[in-house]
Order: sequence, then structure tokens, then C-alpha cells
Amino acid sequence: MDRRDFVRGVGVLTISGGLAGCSGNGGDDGSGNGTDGDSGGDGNTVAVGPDGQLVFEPEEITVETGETVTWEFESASHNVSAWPSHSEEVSIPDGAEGFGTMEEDGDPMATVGQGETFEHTFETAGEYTYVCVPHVASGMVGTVIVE
Ligand SMILES: [Cu+2]
Repeated sequence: MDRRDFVRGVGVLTISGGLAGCSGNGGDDGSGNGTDGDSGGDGNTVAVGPDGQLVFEPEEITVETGETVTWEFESASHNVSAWPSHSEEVSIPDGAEGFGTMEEDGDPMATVGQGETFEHTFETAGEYTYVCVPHVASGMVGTVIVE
């Protein structure tokens, strides 16, 4: 009946002293893995509909967990959907979230203008098969492998 009674019970947060470097180290997030050549992320780009073709280029791309893929729409009338409810061609790993240029409950046929970009960051390893919904019947299907 009285919601405040519930609120009062929350909020006990214990922080044990052993966590190093939570904040304030001024740089990147402290990952410190020695590989240094790919900071720009330019490698993880997929062209959508280059030269008006009904393809993703490259059709398959491999990234590391936590990396971002950018889709660049080089012609009009395309989209990106990795929502399983949008196409039987879509498949995503167990526990992964779908993604797309539209929300899951949005219009699967909604397209993106030429020159637009779309980004998704992959937090769950596995293989993602995604589609351009308007052109899936023409084989406009792509794969992202997250290692
Ligand atoms: Cu398309």
C-alpha cells in the first residue's frame, strides 16, 4: 500500500576495499593489451549496397568482443536487422541481444538513407547472421563473427 516502505529497504551498497583503479586513471579503461594497431576502429566497417548491389561488403566480418561494427549505407532502400522475429534468416547467439536500424517492434521494412551510418557494439561472442529485410529474398544477408 505504501510504496515508500519498499524504497526504504533498498540502498545498502557495500564496496569492499580491494578494487583497483575504478576511476581517475585518465586514459583508456585500463585494458592494457599490448596490441596497438587498431585504435581507430576503421577496420570494422561494412558497406551496405555498394554500387547499388544488394550486398553487404564484406559479407562476413570478424571482430573481438566489445568492438563496434559500423555499417555505411552506400545506396538507398536498405536496412540492417538482426532481430530474429524479422526474418528466418536471422540468427544470433544464445543470450545475445538483437539489433538493427529499427527497434524489434518497429517497422522491419523501414529503410535508411544513402550516406547514413549505423553502429552496433558486440558484447556477446558468437556468430550473428543479419539481413536487409527488403532484400533478404535477394540474398542480402551478412555475418558478424564475434570472437
Ligand atoms: Cu538491401
